[in-house]
Amino acid sequence: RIAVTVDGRPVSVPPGSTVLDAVRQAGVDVPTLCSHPDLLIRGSCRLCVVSVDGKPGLVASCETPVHDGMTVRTFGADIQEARRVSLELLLARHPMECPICERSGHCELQAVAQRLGVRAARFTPMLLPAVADRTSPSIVREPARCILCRRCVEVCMDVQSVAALFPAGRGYQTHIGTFMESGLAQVACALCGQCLLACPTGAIHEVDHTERVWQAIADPERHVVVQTAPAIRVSLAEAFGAAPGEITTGKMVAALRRLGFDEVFDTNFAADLTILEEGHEFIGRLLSPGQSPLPMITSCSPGWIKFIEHFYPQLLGHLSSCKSPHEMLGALVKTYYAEKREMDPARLSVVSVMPCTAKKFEAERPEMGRDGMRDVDAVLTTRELARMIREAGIDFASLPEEDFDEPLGLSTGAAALFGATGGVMEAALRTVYAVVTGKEAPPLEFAAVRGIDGLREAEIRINGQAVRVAVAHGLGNARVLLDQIAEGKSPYQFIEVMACPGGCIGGGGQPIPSTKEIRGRRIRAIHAVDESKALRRSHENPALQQLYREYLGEPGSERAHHLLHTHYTP
Ligand code: HC1
Repeated sequence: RIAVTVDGRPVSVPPGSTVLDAVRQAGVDVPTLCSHPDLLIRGSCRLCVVSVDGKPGLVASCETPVHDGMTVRTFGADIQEARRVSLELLLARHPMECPICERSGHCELQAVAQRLGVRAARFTPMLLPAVADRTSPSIVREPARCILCRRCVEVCMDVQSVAALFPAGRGYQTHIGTFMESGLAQVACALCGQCLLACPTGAIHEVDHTERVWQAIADPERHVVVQTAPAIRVSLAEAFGAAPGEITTGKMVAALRRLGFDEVFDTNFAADLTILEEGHEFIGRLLSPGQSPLPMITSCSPGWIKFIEHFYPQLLGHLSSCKSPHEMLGALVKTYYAEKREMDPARLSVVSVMPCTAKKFEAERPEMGRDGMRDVDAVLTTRELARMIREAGIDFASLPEEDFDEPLGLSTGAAALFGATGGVMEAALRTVYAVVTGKEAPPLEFAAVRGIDGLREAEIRINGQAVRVAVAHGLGNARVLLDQIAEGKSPYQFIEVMACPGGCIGGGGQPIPSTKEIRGRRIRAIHAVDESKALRRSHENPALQQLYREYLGEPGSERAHHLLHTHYTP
């Protein structure tokens, strides 16, 4: 280990550490705007400057390697002034719109300005004449608010392998650009929102659907149904100060009722439904090879769908034909539920609360809906729902626990798993194994598909036949599996892909921060939800069995195909 002295205190750090690592090891919190626990980006903001070995001049601690015997000074008038100048230069090109900014109160730039005691901007404002990009249905970019930290560039390029964003221009004109300076809607962007999670300011945020939801709730003619994704119940409380991984399903339902939604349903019900439809489809593909290509790949993550459409359109036939669960639930609300309640579907609004920015795009896709009617009318991110709860003055922590409404609110533990990487695969294996073998006590937990490695694989023996499966989360990891398929070398029959690291619990609509450590806690909570359920296999869901009896017939029936399946074409 390397011995370093920080402000007179000895610490030891592993070889390869930076001065910033050593400083943190010494318990000193130097300010920084470009450093991020999951990313490698270094040296952009210059706020973490320190003095090293008593030399004149300051260095950025995040990009300076330690050496044995190094002495570091982290504070003093020279360091204080250097940090303030760097910050004030950033503020000189940053619009002072804090009261109306989405990130106000959670903005790292705002927090650092407060911390460094900067009360006035010393330098003449030189705002970039940048126009907000509102072309995409999911994400808004406001380049004027950008502080050029480059975190978005790293996550887009290195983690997601999308490279929709990159540094462009020089000097004062430097900015984060897109291909030919086009809008996000015109470039190959997956709309996963990982850039948004990485952004320290409000330069990237979601397209706001709260206003259209308030209007629907306020309209006495409309019957507004809300549904919540598996990941919301393990992350919403973070927006109200709770520790990551707290499960607040009942409070979430209570909050939605108090906001004025007429019916509170659970996307998890439709996750169970997806397992029956997708499991049936998979068994069909296994038994009749040649009709539809193997491996079959899951299709519930809309950022992933957009990625394959942009980069591997020739492989679209590998996608399951299942719509994603919240679209399935939307389709059922406007048909099955409307008929049951003898309601005109045109009076119904379906709102999905999702951890995902790409779901806003998905809801507007022409494939989702029929007869001029959308399956889903608005998509709120977890953060938007938290904003609505705050605006309504609801004290989230003191809410009672309430249950989802019937019949589309009942779900099994398998459905809960959808929120975490590997979960769709595990849920599918539970049902496929049970259906194919007919065994009374089929295995429940398939540990081989759990975990956090970006790529995982397993071989499951079902009735003597080996089924090889793989799981990828994060689009860079998905690319590895797609390249194998494109080269004709994929050994798998079934693949789960989720666009976001960690799966949906790491979606671009989740509370910020959303680091690897926080994602781990949310995943553990997802598994706890599964374990808490009396029923843990999708096909055991009695409300689902009733739906098939009363309305859909069998998995894969004509009506099921009409409402619950789709096709993506190049
Ligand atoms: Fe997901 Fe899904 S699990 S896509 O990851 O299949 O967003 O949470 O809602 O629809 O069920 C997201 C989560 C979510 C759908 C389900």
